Amino acid sequence: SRNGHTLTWERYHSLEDIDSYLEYLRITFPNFVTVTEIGRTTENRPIKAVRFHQEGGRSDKKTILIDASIHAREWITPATITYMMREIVDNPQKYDCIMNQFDWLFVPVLNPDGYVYTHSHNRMWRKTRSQTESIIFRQSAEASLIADRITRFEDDPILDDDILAKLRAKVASPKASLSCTGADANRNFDYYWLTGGSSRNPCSDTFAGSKPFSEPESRALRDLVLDNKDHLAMYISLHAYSQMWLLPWGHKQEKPEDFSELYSLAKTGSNALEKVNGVNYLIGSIPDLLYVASGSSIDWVKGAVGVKYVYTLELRDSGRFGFLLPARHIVPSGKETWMAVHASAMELAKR
Ligand code: ING
Ligand code: ZN
Repeated sequence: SRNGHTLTWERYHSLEDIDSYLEYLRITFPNFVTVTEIGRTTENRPIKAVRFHQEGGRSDKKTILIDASIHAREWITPATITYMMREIVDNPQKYDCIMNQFDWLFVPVLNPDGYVYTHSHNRMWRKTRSQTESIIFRQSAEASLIADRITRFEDDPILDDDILAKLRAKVASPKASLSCTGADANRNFDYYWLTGGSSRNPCSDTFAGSKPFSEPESRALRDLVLDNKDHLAMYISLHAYSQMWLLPWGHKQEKPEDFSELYSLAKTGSNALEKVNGVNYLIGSIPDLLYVASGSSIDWVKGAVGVKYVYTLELRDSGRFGFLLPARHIVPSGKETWMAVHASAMELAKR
């Protein structure tokens, strides 16, 4: 395009188009935007982080970290995060105050392998694209045992025909090894890993990985967080869908002792969000609003690293379209989410 990039906010875009926007930002705002590679995926794609920092700013400036697309099919999250980035560079005077208070660090596509796969093969793909041999099936010598497991796994809505076909082949020939693709990067962090709401089964959509930080994607976020450990003021992980502002913990019912402080900041954010388009977000802990889920990025960033303010935003919608949210929602989602994050950052600056 005229701007030297191919990204719009009128439809959902390929990884290539998103990358072209990062390259445009890097070239156009060399003194304000820095793009760095924070890791490489299983399929050898770079994972990129984009830092917005004022000219001549200190290198230990308080930083707000936001990531998107840890789950491949949640397409509204990269669309929303790139909208926020555009809003900042298009209105430098308007956001002078908040840029003065914080550096901003964005990871627009934490799981690029998965994101590409949702464009090329399976729109509903959630996980990374690593391979794990299934221990469950390797251990089962008896075909009848495996057959029994198939019957049980058939109730699992996550198992698609492909996996079931592999399992049936395994019954026919028990020596054949079975492997499944992908781990849930948001169950792969090393804090109460595999202690609930995640799976040991490599074929499951919430497979926790073969060990903590088995995935290059979770390692990339880990290393980025550790590099910024001493000045991280807030971490927000974008997901979809449900319209919720989720607070820790994920791995257990109990709430952290500073829950009320986290809650009031979330309330400031969700009030600002609602003002934009009238969309209402529920605020609460992960188990209270959804389910127990261990090994998530926000639990690790708070529990293991000690960052006080960590949140997951479940963006639009509340279930009518779900992951298949029409593209006309991109701009309104971008506007309201940015106003929410902006308001909570302004409040955080006062604390
Ligand atoms: N939801 C999140 C998930 O990973 C979540 C909810 C957030 C769980 C933070 C644990 C910690 O299941 C989606 N939509 O993926
Ligand atoms: Zn998600």
